[in-house]
Amino acid sequence: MIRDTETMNGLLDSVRRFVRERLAPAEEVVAETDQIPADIVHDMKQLGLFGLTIPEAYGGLGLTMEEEALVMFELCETAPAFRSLIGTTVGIGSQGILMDGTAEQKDRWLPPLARGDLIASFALTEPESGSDAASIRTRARRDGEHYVVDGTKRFITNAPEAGMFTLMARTDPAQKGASGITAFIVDAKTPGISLGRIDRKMGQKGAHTCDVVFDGVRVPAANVIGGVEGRGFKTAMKVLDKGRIHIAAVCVGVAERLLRDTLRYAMERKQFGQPIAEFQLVQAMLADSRTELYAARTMVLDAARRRDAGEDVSTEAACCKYYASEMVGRVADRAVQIHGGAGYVADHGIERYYRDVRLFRIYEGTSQIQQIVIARGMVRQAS
Ligand code: COS
Repeated sequence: MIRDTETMNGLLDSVRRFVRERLAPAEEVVAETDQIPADIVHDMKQLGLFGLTIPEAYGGLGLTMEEEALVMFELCETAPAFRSLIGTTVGIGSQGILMDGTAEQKDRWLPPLARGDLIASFALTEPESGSDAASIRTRARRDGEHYVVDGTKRFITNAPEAGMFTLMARTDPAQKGASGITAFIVDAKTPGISLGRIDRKMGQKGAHTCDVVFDGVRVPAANVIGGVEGRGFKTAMKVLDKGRIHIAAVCVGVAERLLRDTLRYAMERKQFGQPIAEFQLVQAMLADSRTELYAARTMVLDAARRRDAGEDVSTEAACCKYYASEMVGRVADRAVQIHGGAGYVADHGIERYYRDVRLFRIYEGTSQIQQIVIARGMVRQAS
């Protein structure tokens, strides 16, 4: 749903200009230094990017899912690390509070998140618990008006920058599965929290992940999201449903950029006396990428509109994440192929994108997990 076309077009224009004038020229610096320059972070705050999904009542822009997807299409026509910095705050790090938090929790935490003064991070994955999210071992033991948290979280995006974590921990050790899990808001400055070394990843330089170790961390009982134990797994799954549409939109944006650069290259690069874009075998690759990109864009917008209309889009969100993340992998692969040697060396940035997009098939649920979610949804609906 688009609430106001004129306002939306204004926002999309600003984001498009920001990407073209500020982000795209900084891609190489970010890749080389593994840091997003402070002045760019400042400008991202000014543009309101940290508050895209947080309701206006808390100082954000309160975008609908369709509006969010359209902004991601634009924002992601550049290195995905820029989106990653705001991604956990507008997405999986904050949405648990928004969906299931109490009024007090929303009042306290959402305004600084919307301003970008606080970065939110989502702490679910553990060394022994990845796809099997219900098997987490991080323990939160009640002690008076607090819980004492012990455990290790792994590959936590934006943990080095985070001011707060949406943490999933087991409050009921007798319940081995999903029902023993509770979601907490944890202030990142709480004593007992330490960070591991920043992971040396294949790509997405400038976006940081690391271990987060909780050692006797005392979290106020008032920080249980929604105030009720045992609901954390469902909160996490709902957050991930929305996050999967968001990531699919990110994949569309990145693929759009890759295809544009590739088309331009194919029209400029001459072999056998003519631009390679005139050769049918190159055209086939361009056409396959355009077709798949169009399909992914259409899927994302359809799922987003359905979610805005109040439908349960668990299955559709998984379809989008599955298809769009695989699609951008193929688009990146063809981009390297069409660029030939120029795609394999670092100068054109194509090999960087090729490495960057590999992550999309893994995080916020692997392609195989999306297949499981889709098939289970089909069986549930049929019975
Ligand atoms: N929304 C609301 N509730 C949901 C839900 C959703 N999308 N998905 C599951 N639930 C509920 C179920 O209804 C069930 O509730 P009841 O016990 O009341 O019936 C409960 O949660 C447990 O669900 P289920 O039995 O399906 O859980 P599984 O352990 O089988 O796990 C998968 C389901 C595999 C889908 C889940 O573990 C998953 O998504 N894993 C991937 C995790 C992931 O994306 N990690 C990335 C880290 S974040 S970057």
